[in-house]
Amino acid sequence: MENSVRMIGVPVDLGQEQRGVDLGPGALRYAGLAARLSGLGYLVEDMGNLPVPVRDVLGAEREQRYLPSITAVCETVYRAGASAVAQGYLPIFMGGDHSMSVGSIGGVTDEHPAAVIWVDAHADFNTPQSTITGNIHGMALAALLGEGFPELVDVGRPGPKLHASDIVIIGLRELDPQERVRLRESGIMAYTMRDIDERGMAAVAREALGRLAHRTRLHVSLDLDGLDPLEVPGVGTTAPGGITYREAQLLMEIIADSGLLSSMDIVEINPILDNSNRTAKIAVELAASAFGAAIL
Ligand code: Z70
Ligand code: MN
Ligand code: MN
Ligand code: MN
Repeated sequence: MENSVRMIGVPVDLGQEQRGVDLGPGALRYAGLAARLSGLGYLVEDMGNLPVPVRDVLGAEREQRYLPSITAVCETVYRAGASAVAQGYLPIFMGGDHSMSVGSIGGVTDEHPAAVIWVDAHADFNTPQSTITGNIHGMALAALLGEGFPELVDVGRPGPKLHASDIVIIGLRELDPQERVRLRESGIMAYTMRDIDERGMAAVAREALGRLAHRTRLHVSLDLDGLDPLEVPGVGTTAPGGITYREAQLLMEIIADSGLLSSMDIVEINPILDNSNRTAKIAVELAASAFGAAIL
């Protein structure tokens, strides 16, 4: 693919309740993301952070779960993603919580379709009807398929941005009851922790790419809570029994081998909860592997 990477910071924390995910872009910068990718031979441009309203001044939106502001942020992310792709860059969206992926995945599919590997403990497949928490980060994938708040479904361009067959989820282990029914009925392929335990990450990763082979572009949406919280303490919503660092590395290396990686999200890092920026450092190593850093 292209040889130029554009880092796009999206310090949004409005899609969930914990404070601190808005600090993710800084944590990734301090962990050396730009230098790591330059070292691989990419031309790296950091466009800084997109404007995101601060929760503390949005009291009036609280009972709407910040839907107006999240929509506005996603519109901005969409345009940044669409421009980056149109200009020949590989965009890396640095979250922020997972609600921003409504904009990033919408934007990178503005002109050309893409497949998505959604690495997450969760499916983020709730609607306003099925949600228990009301948190919009738990609705992002549903919105991309055209379900839930119309404002989110229509970000950037009207209607769904992905087909169920364009998506695989890897690392799944926590679903809300109605979300589970919805996911099963959607036809989205999800590899749970049981699949990874039984079959191993190599088999899962290769089968996942095989299912996405009808697309020539691949977006990886990496929610760090897909990894085991013992390895990445700096995430807001921890679910035990996750992907190990080694399994995640292997997944990223197999993705790199496909030659299809065209864009990436790195979301849900919460530096306030972290231990010496460990989670962002791990995310940088995973991004480097996805972008082709091989050991030998
Ligand atoms: C739950 C909800 C979620 C991310 C947690 C959790 C959703 N299903 N998503 N962390 N990234 O609130 O809807
Ligand atoms: Mn998520
Ligand atoms: Mn267009
Ligand atoms: Mn998650």
